[in-house]
Amino acid sequence: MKQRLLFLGPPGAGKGTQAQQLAVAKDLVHLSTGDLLRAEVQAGSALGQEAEAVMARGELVSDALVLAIVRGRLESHQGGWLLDGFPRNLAQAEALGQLLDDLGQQIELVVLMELDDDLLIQRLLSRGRTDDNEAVIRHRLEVYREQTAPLISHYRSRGLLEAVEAAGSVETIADRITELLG
Ligand code: B4P
Repeated sequence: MKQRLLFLGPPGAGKGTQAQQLAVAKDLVHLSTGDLLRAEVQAGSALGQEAEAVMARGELVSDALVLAIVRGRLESHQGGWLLDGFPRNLAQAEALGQLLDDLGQQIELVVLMELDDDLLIQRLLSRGRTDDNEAVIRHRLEVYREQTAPLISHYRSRGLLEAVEAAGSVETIADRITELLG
């Protein structure tokens, strides 16, 4: 079974929802940069204070900050993992490639979760997190298109990417993803 996984997709596609369940079912470490950043904000750390305003605007937090978090988690881990919400731009993808080379590990599958904007916006508005108002959501979708969507061809050209339709029930989508793990 493939056990070094990356979840990619627009905000609200359900990456966190699926990643959480799959990590428990397959005993993988779930590394959500969004959750880790929110935990830093909650703790009021220097890092959290730097991230808070950026996240509230729907922008991406600095690469250096996110990379420091991911490096710390992956360095101390040997088994399978699931990266959710990272990388979010080409610079992060390249830094991740370098980090994994250093660690002698490699990505086995990139799951792209695809969903229409109308459904994304509906889901995020009903989630109701502080960064989930309509203006910020629309801005996050633009940031996704400009900075994160180029990762689709980056990973597709390496033969790692599989797309999943992210409409339907949580269970249906989970079945679609599980089929790809082999
Ligand atoms: P994230 O925390 O990564 O969250 P997300 O992309 O908004 O949502 P996700 O796709 O995980 O959707 P979810 O499961 O919650 O990012 C937040 C912010 O953190 C970013 O804007 C950025 O500022 C910062 N950040 C994170 N990573 C970064 C990085 N690497 N670099 C720089 N900055 C970074 O699902 C959404 C809603 O839909 C939920 O309410 C859920 O219950 C519902 N839902 C899920 N599946 C459903 C289904 N099948 N049917 C109906 N509803 C469903």
